Amino acid sequence: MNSIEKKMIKIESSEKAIALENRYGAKNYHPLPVVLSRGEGVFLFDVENRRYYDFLSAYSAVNQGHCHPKILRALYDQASNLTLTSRAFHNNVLGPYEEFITDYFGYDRVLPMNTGVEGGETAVKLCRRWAYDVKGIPTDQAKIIFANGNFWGRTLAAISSSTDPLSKTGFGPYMPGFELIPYNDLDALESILKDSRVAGFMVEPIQGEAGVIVPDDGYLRKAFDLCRENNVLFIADEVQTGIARTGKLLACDYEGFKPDLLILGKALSGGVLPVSAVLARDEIMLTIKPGEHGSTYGGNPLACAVAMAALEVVRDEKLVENAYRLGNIFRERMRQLVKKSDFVTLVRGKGLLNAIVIDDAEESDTAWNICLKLKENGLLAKPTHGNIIRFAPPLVMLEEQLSECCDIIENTILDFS
Ligand code: IF1
Repeated sequence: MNSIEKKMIKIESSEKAIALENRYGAKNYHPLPVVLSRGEGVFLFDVENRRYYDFLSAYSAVNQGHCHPKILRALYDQASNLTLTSRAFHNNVLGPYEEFITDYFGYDRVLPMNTGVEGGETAVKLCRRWAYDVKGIPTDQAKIIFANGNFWGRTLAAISSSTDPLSKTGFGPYMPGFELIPYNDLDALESILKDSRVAGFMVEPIQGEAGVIVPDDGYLRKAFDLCRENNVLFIADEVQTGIARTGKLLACDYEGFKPDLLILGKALSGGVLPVSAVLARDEIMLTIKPGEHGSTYGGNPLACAVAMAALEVVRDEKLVENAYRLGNIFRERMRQLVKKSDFVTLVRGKGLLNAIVIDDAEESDTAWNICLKLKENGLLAKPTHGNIIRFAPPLVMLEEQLSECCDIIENTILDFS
């Protein structure tokens, strides 16, 4: 047994593990009281070896299911050869990966990063640079538009565009050059685009953190057209919605357009490592020159090998089709629940990114308490705000499993008082 295994064997109970986190960790999270030690496909297991259906998928990072054998094989094989060189040197996996991912999503070029928020930062930098070098906006005048309720991470730039006081307050001063408009509001977009200093509009096709907010059909397409008419870049944050989650490869595919800048993260590695990417056409991507942007780990061979395997799994196992089909079944079951329960007022979402809304105040703890009961009944989900529960299982789920999960959700909610 190695020294790390010895440390973990001490964690014989959930209480002990939680106590250690409480004593030694920063208190920047408030997790559900469950201590997980193993994952397999759609299941998670806690230290007491209780089995749960995972209905969060690590916020959609584990679309391919936990510990997918093909992704792990790529991880082991690559890890035993070469893990990191930095970009000071070439490596023999980066080129094949760049060819693979640009072909997979239909873009000229890719800029590899690690976390989702770094993908967002990269897209914002590319957009600003394009604004100065190509569009001709005067130096330091470029504006990027975001929608109220957006979430793209925790860096100072990301929280600067935030409208959520919890993420934002007390961390100022904030990044200039960002402006907000209401989500799903084309008039607001049209009017702000009249300003010739606007360089980009960055938006989630479905707002995740805001509570799985689905815009009206046609909104994204029209927003894209408005951006094009005004020579403004449409930046799609598909970190959460991308890679089959919503029942299309990209959520923007529902409206048949290709964003100028596409940000991917999370499921790009199937939950194995932080891997993110920004994709764009030459005109945008080639504005950034050597030395002007990067990261130590971005494009590392281990990440490249894992990402190729993770994207192959999505294709080979037809996860787009499965997410689309199971999503329809799930929402239909939840619509029946809405009729039976005077507690659940609404289900919304696309593919396997869904949420139900509980008839209670946004500041209430009802959603949290329901999630505790769901946990007792063998299903892990997380509230977003006090009255919304997000449901996002791995996309490798089978129909019979989904049906069992719908029973658990239905029984838990009908029993809840
Ligand atoms: C946390 C929520 C999800 C994202 C979109 C970029 C990023 C995220 C659309 C940044 C990250 C996370 C991060 C996680 C909680 C979470 C989240 F609860 F806030 F709402 F997924 F829905 N764009 N989302 O959703 O990616 O840098 O984290 O890799 O605790 O902050 P990252």
